[in-house]
Amino acid sequence: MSKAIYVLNGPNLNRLGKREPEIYGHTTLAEVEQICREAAGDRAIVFRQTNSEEQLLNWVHEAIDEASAILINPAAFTFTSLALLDALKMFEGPIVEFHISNIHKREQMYHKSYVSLRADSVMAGFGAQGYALAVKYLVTLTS
Ligand code: CA2
Repeated sequence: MSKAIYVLNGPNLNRLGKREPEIYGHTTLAEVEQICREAAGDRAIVFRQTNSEEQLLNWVHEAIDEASAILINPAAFTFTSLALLDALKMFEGPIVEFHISNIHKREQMYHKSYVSLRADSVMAGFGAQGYALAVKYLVTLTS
């Protein structure tokens, strides 16, 4: 049996659907989890969100043993965390870096992603429904 797909979400994404809907839409994080589970079908999904960098690193470490693929929306840690990049480099399976909004349409500080130095694929600007596309891609890739 294939291992789970880890869907990891970084800081502030617990507020999804409650602030700045013009950028991030109206979908809540609970609805994003449902979108991911439906897209995965029978495949196991581990879906998590944290505001803590340490916690996110620990989940990436857990994924090294437990996951076949990682879909990660690192939020602001995308642009700041060499520690997250180092942890992701230890993971041997496919990694999709995911952003709800198009980070390249934003201010310059949102243009340089450390995570992209390891990610196999990057998605940005597909909205919350984009999670379904990314999960389906990873299910196909790892089945
Ligand atoms: O578009 C994305 O998914 C982002 O990764 C979201 C991050 C942002 O720092 C990235 O540049 C792009 C987090 C945005 C702040 O969190 C919010 C969550 C809900 C509503 C408003 C803001």
